[in-house]
Amino acid sequence: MSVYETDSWVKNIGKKMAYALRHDPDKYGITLDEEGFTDLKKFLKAMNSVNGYRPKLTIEDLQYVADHSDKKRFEIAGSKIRALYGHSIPVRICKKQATPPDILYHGTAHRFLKSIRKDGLLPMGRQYVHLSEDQETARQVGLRRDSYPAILQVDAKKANEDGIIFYIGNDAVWLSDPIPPQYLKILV
Ligand code: HQG
Repeated sequence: MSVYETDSWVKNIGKKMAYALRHDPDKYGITLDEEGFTDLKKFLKAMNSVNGYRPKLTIEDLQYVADHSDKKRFEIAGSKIRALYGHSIPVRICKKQATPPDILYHGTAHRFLKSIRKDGLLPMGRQYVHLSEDQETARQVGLRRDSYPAILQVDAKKANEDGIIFYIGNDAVWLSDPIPPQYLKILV
């Protein structure tokens, strides 16, 4: 472990990695395959050249960030790396479909509720709707936008039975297609 591997170092590098792998691979001169993977060595080179890190980042640094971020955002598999969720690029990343738990949660801001009541949960800037397995995680997600977040309970079982598709993000994050309002209950 290098002296650079502090919490704030992990956070800062993780932000750049997420930006490149979720939102703007073009800026980094990398291409994502249909599952969001890109070549790890090319990604490392791009991270160093675009962000000018000194000393230069190493593969081990990227692995360290992937392993020590507060959430499991990245996956390194052999010679490839990807972001597991959160993408906003125009070409939709293919995620694995799965049967969700009966209930999922979504944390958001109260100011969005009027629109969510009308239109349901939409992916907005991202490719999928993001859902949490427990209320506390949903609260943390909602806290990014509201100091007293709204928590929505999603009847994932019924939605899935009715044909709405759910996908695996990581162990804690579920992804889905839009969720119409009849499957949502506002808890707080
Ligand atoms: C809201 C973070 C109005 C939605 C988190 C949310 C997550 C609507 C916002 C991941 C709406 C989109 C994703 C509608 C949904 N009208 N607003 N009909 N439908 N919204 O950031 O779920 O730290 O794109 O409620 O932890 O907040 O980056 O989605 O407030 O897992 O790894 O539109 O990002 O992970 O916001 O967060 P976002 P999200 P990381």
